[in-house]
Amino acid sequence: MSDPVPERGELIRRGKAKSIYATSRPDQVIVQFRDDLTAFNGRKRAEVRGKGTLNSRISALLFLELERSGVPTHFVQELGPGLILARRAEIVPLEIVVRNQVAGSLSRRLGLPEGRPLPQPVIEHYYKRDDLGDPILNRDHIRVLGLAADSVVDEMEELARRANQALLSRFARAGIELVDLKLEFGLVGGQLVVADELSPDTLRAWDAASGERLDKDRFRRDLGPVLEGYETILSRLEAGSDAGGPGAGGQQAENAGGKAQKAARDSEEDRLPARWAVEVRIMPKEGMLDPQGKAVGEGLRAMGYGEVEDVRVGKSMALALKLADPAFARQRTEEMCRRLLANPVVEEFEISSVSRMEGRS
Ligand code: AIR
Ligand code: ASP
Repeated sequence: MSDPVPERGELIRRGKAKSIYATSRPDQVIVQFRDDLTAFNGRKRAEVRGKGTLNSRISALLFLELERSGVPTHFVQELGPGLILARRAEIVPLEIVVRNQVAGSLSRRLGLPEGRPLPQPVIEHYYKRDDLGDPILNRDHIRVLGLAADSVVDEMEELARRANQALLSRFARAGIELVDLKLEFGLVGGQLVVADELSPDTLRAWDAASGERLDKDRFRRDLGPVLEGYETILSRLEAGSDAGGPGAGGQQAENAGGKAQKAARDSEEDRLPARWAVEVRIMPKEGMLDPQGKAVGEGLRAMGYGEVEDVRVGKSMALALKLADPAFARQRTEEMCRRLLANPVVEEFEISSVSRMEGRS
């Protein structure tokens, strides 16, 4: 079924922590995660043996998590320690940061304490330009620089929100708070996909119980051994749910006996996209002119149902959504209502039920 693994070709680009190689297939590249660690735009450097392998495993696991939640990525498969095969993408020169709690540059910019939860995820855009120190950009800057069309930025933001939701819950199951993350996107034949990497080099992960920082801030701020933080993240993510894949997770579940196996299977079930039946009721707002309702009311009274004081005619819709969890199905439906299904000026909506449908296809 699966295609043979293409051979490694010439070096296309050597970044600060990864090298990209061409392959014998024009549509795929090999990403090598190196042990180099840099911070402050390359001014602080180190080599941490084993970091590349850890980051490539963590990235692979998190890319798969996104794919399962319906967020497309460039990931194809793991090839070996520190190596992944990816779809060749044209990288959009923007970095999208999603924040769930205050940390790092947001804390400095707004004078808020690190660790303060944000009432909603905050999205920021940065210009991917090392020579300028990756400056923050707003939508007008992006437009005047011609970096990406408005609709592309909209879609990137939408995918970034969904990616954040999916990863938040994956980390939560591992007892880790996902404080913020940076995403890069690429275009593959016109389709936006999450590219680059998803690792402790590019996200902030704090131990949920102790608040201990497990990510690259250890290196940036000399907070402790870097590799141990990254190892903790990987082993907890694997234990926190993993089943699929050739990694240690499946093996662990097997060794731990029947009960653990079942638990691993169950949590895997939870994560796979299921189908959700969502019922939405959309009604004219109270006091709004409702000509249909008025006509029906008059008709009923004319037939002798004099008790009818008022009729409002709305509509109901039944959606079938393929998504990982019901809370997300509800959230997405609300969004669809606001954007298309209901007219917010004259109508109100209510999601009457979200229930699991049989079968997964
Ligand atoms: N990030 C931004 N540029 C490079 C990286 N890795 C990531 C950081 C952090 C988030 O984006 O690792 O997870 C926000 O970074 P900052 O410094 O803006 O607070
Ligand atoms: N600017 C990024 C960071 O500090 C990466 C780097 O500078 O090398 O995390």
